Amino acid sequence: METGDEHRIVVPSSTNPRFRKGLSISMRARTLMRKFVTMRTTRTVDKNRVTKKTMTRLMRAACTAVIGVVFLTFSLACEPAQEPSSSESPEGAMVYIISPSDGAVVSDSFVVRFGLKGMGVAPAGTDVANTGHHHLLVDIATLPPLDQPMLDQVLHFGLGQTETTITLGPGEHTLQLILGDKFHIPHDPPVIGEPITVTVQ
Ligand SMILES: [Cu+2]
Repeated sequence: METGDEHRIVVPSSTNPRFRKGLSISMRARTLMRKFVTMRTTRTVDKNRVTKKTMTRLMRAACTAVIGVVFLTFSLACEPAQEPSSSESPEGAMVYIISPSDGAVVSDSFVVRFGLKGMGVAPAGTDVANTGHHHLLVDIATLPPLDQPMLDQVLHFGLGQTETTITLGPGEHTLQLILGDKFHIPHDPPVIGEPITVTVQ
């Protein structure tokens, strides 16, 4: 898979318990600060005692505020990343192997050309509707999971390539294309080409 093209969106959630705890601590700190200000303006007796008390309360408020901020920051930083999901594909979109043709006899190293109709080719990570990049399945009978990023069981062409040269051993091989979106996930509905068979001489 291409590196550096994971897109994760961090969304703070008010249902996150750490976030709520941090918020509650911050609210408490605000209340303490308010009490402190009120006390300073109304208390006149025993100046020394008041100063000591106010200092203690101020320290408590400051500590609580710091803890609150730490909790808030931690909860936001640890919020689980939103799982990427499939991009939609338009009706009629199709991917296919232009060459070699089905049943062709080829040399051990040959060029495979990719065709795409109804959509555009874009590098992995490109957030543009109705685009994707090619993935080639070589001798893979079972399609990869269609609701998650394709891994290294397929060949990724994440730069937007539309052809490649592959080298295979003698005998019969199957080739099949599948389009993947910006996250390397097959589209919804998936755009999958018909498999072809070639014989390497
Ligand atoms: Cu890919």
